[in-house]
Amino acid sequence: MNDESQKEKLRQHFARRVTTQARVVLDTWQKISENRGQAESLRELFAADTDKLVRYALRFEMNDHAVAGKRILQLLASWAPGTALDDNLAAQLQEATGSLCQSTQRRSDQATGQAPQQYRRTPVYIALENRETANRLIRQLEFFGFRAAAFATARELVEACNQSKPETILMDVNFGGSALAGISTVEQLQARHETPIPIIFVSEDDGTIETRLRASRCGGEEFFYPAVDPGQLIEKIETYCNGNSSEPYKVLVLDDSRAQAKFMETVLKRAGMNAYVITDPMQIINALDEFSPEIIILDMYMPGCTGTEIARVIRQQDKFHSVPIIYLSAEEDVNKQLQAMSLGGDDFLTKPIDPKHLVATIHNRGRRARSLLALMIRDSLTGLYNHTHTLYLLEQEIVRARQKDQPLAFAMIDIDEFKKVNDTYGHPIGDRILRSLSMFLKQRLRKTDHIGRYGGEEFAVILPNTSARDAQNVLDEIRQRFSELQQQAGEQEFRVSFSCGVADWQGDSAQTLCERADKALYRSKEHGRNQISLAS
Ligand code: GH3
Ligand code: MG
Repeated sequence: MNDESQKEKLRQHFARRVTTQARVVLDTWQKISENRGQAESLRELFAADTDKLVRYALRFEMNDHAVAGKRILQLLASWAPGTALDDNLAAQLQEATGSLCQSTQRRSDQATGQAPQQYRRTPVYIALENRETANRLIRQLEFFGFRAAAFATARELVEACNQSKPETILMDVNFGGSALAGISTVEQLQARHETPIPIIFVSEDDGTIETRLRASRCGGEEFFYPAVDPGQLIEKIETYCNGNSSEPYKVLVLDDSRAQAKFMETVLKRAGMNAYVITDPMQIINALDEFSPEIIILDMYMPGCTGTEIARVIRQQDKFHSVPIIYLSAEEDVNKQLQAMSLGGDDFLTKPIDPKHLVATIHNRGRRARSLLALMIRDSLTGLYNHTHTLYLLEQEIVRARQKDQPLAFAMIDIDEFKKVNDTYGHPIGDRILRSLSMFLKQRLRKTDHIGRYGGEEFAVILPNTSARDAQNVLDEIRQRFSELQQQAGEQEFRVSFSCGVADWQGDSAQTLCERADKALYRSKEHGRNQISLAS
């Protein structure tokens, strides 16, 4: 990577930090404006959040955010402690947070190269008949770092989807009032998109088999009856926001016809996939090493060799033993297709290729391949990396840190007095807490950080290119926010905290790095829990 792109990457990294803090400020404001009666209790937090935003924005030279933040601070100065928030000041704050919202949006749109949008970036859309449930859900989702928006009518929802495609929609089957109106709306919506939006349907009754089939055919991934509690819904939403849909599929295409290869590349890229195209079969080994594809598309007939021969070579490598292979050919002879499949192919597409069919096939194959892989390397309760894979990743990151001469931080997290939670509220609630912490970590750490479930109620986080100090700051904020989260068990509410130990890599092995983090964690426990310690 050259100097300029390094700098740009760094700039984007810091820009994200500012926009994340801006969202924290906006969240707090939303809470204040939704509950004016208790606004005073949030006054100080709001000021502290905003102050931090201004400091970040100044440091990372994001002028719009700094100006908007300073304006909020200026207004807050006139809100005396212990007094209610008056209408006039509330209106002014609304305006000031509005411009912060706009700066935040402009930044993120620039960063992703999208056209300016009317709506805030909102990956989760909610279309529920019950507005109160919808609003409560939004607040909870925002706490976990999701962006969510609710809609009152089908028209508004459709319009919003045209503006920006959501990652998932939570949809009442009867949304819009009449029976199954919600399903009809989804059917219309999906027709406009190349790849379907995953839908989570909720229903007041258990639905006939016809209803469920119809819901499933238009992209319904889940059918919830009876309407479940927010905790469960958020978990589902999380699956569709962070799971298959977020990372584009890596597709390797081998076709000796340049025109055909180019066509495939265009189709795949338009569907949001990461395509790597080669026209020379002799390049295949190189391409596998360099690109590590998740799916491979092979032309059946090429000069010098056939697709099935190439497939055999690919299958000889352990690493690519289960990567789906899809053949392309003008072949319409079913016998030959069958033979190709028996030689290690998974699917057969005949030319001319229908782009929709191609994209759908890749999605199906890709999703299955990913879920099989996930079974091997992920923990089934939380979806985080399991113990073995976490250690493997740590070893890899150590190699990388050494090569690039970069810092590396490793953290161990352990939930405080978790046994008591289990004993008081039951094991299923304990499991819910484990999932909620794992979501919390996923939403609040960078994509490049690795999070693992190390053991029962122990988690590990690998933070590449991060000093232990920075890791400590980030995790301490997560610790604090998590400990403020209201956990629910039926009617009862309670809080849970965790302790953490952070170590920086000092050229040592994965094992000693773990031990040092573990010792630091132990110190946090010893000193009263709900805190973070740095390894000496
Ligand atoms: P400390 O603050 O010292 O860490 O206290 P603790 O109670 O969290 O620690 P302890 O090691 O005594 O208890 C850990 C508990 O975690 C006991 C075990 O039943 C529970 N646990 C481990 N894995 C799971 C799980 O998958 N689900 C649930 N619900 N509980 C689990
Ligand atoms: Mg514990």
